[in-house]
Amino acid sequence: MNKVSTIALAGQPNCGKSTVFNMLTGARQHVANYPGVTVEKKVGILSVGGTSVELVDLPGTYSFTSYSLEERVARDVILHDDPQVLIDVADCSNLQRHLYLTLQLLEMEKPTVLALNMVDVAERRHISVDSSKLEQQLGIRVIRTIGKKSFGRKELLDALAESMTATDENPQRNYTIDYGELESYITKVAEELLPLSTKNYPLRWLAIKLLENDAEALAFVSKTNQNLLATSTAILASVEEYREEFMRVTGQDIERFIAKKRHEACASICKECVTARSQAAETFSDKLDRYICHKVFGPIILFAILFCLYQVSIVLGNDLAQRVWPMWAALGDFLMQIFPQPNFLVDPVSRSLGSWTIQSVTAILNYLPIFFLLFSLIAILEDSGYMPRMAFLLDRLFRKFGMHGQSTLPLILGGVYVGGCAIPGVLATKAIPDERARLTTLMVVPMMNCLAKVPLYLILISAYFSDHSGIAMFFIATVTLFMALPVAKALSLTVLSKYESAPFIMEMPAYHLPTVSGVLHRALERMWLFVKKIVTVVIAVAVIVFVLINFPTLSTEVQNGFEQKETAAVTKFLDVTSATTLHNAVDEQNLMDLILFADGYKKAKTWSKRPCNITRNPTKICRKKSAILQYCC
Ligand SMILES: Nc1nc2c(ncn2[C@@H]2O[C@H](COP(=O)(O)OP(=O)(O)OP(=O)(O)O)[C@@H](O)[C@H]2O)c(=O)[nH]1
Ligand SMILES: [Mg+2]
Repeated sequence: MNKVSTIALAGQPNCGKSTVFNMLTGARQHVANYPGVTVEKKVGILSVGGTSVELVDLPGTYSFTSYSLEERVARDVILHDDPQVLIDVADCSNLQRHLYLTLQLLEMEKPTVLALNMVDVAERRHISVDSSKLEQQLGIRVIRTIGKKSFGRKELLDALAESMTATDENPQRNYTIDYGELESYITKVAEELLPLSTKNYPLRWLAIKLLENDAEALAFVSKTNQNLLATSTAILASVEEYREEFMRVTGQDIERFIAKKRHEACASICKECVTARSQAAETFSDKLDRYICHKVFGPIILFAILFCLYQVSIVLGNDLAQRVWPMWAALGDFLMQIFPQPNFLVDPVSRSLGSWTIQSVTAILNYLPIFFLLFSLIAILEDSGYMPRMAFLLDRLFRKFGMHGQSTLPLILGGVYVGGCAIPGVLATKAIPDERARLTTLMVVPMMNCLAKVPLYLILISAYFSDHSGIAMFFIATVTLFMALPVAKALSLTVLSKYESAPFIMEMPAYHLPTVSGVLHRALERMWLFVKKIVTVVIAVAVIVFVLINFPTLSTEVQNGFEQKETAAVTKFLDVTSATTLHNAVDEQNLMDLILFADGYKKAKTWSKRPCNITRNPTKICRKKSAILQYCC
C-alpha cells in the first residue's frame, strides 16, 4: 500500500495554524485567541491537486531551541514523519518575529510554503507586506491568507500542489542565513558528518545544531552509528573544540551568536518587504490593556465579567429554558405514542421503560438553553483575546498556590467557569513549561465543574436559590476554585516539591472581534459534546435504575392479590358513578380511556406550569376543566 503524503502546518503560537487547518480540511479544530491552544498534533485529510494527503496541525513553537513539549511534538513530526511539504503559517501583522521560526524551518530543507496569515489585521494596522519581494528573498511561495474568512484557500492549495511536484524534479532554493564567522566551523562539521548516515537530517542543519549544543542532535550523532563509533566520538570532540575556539576567538557564546544572526536576517528581510505607516502608535489593544491589566481595575473587571457571565447564562438561560420546555414535552408525548397503551394495573415494560428514559433525557435537554448561552459567552471570551489577560491577572494568585498563570486555560477547559471537561483540561496542561505547576494543575483540573455536574447544580439552585440563581452559580464556581487552591498548595509543598519551577511568560495577543459564526460554531459544538456525553450516561443510568426498581417482579400471590383489589376498585367506582349523572359516560369499556385522558390532562397541566405561572392564565385552565366535564357528562 502506498504511503499517504503528509503536509505539516508549523508556525509560532496563535498565528492561526488551526484556523488554516480548518479552512483547508473543513474540520472544526479548537481555535482561540491565546497561545498554546493546540498541544498535540491533529490530523485531517485534504485533496491537493486531486491527490489525497494528510494534513497535520502542529502545536505552536517560537523556535526550535527551547525543548518545550510543544517543540518536541513539532520537531518530531517535521524531522521523523518526513512531511512532503511544510506550510509555515506566519502572522502578517508581526512578520519579523514570525520569520525567526521560518528561517529555522528553511534550514531543515523541506519544501515550504509560507501562509502569510492575518493580512486583515496587518491592513488595519497599516502594515503592508510585499509578498512577491518576500517570495524572492525566501525562495519559497508566499500566499496571503485570512484563515477566518477562508481567503487564499485556492491559492494555498495550488502552491502546495506545485511544491509537491517540485520535490521530485527541481528542489526549492531557500534563503540561507549567513552566519559570518561561524560559517567556516559549520562547513568543517558538515564535512566531518559526511561518513555518517544522517537520514532525515540535512547536513548543514545538523552541523548548526551540534554547534548550538542541541541535546537531540548530540544524542543522534553519539547513538545512531554503532559501526562508526570512533567517527561519532571524534565529531563530538571536534564540535566541543570548535565551540571553545569560537568563544576564545570572538568572545561570543555560539547559541547567542546564532540567535543574533537569525534576528538580523529577519530584520533585513523585513526592511526590504515590510512597510508600516505608524510603528510607534499605540494600538487599540495597548490602550485597552492599560485598564484590563491594571493592578486595581484588572481584578475588578475580571470579577465583573465572571459575574455577568453567570448572571446572563443562568438567569436568562433559565427563562429561555422555560420557554423551550413545551417543545421537549411535545417531543416526549410524540415519542410515547409509539409505545403500547397501559392497562389499569399493568404498564407494559417497554412503555414504562420508554417513558422513564424519555423523561430522564428531556429533563436534561431542558438545560440546553443555559449551556448555549454559557458556551457562547465563553467562546466570546476565548476569541476576543481576554483569556491571556486573565492568565496574567491570576498568575500572582496561582503562583502563591503552586500553580502558574498558564494554569488558567486548563482550569477553564476543565470547568472553572462551570460546564467544562477534565480531558481537554488535563491535555492543555502540556503547554505549562513549569513542571511543578504543570503537575499541580493536572491534579486539580478534575476538581473543576465538568459538564456532568452542572445539571445537579441547576436542580439544587432552582430548588433553594431560584431568586438568586446567577449569584448562586457564581458562588459555586468561586468556591470550587478556592477549594482547589489549598489542594494545589499542599501538593506543590509535598509530593511535587522536588520538581522545578519556571517564570510565567506568555504572549499577549491583540484583541480580535469574535465572529458570530465562530462563536455559534463553538457553542453548538460544545453543546453537542454535552448532549452526546450526558444523554448516553443518562440513558444508561435510567435503564439500570429502572431494572433495579422493576426486577425481580412481584410473586404470583401478590400479583393475584392486586388483581382482586383492581376488580373490587373498578366495581366500587362503577357503582358510585352509576348513582350520579355520569352513569352513561362511564362503563367498564371506556374506563381506561377516561383514566388516560385524566392522566394526559394532569401532564398538560404540569407542563403548562413550566413556561408560565399557572395563575397567570386561569381562563386556559377553566377551558380545559370544562372540556373534561363535557367528556365525562
Ligand atoms: N483577524 C484574523 N484572525 C484570525 C485569522 N486567522 C486566525 N485568526 C484568529 O486568531 C486566533 C488564533 O487562531 P488559532 O488558529 O487558534 O491559532 P494557532 O496558531 O492554531 O494557535 P496555537 O494552537 O495556540 O498555536 C483565533 O482567535 C482565530 O480566530 C485571520 O486571518 N484574521
Ligand atoms: Mg492551534
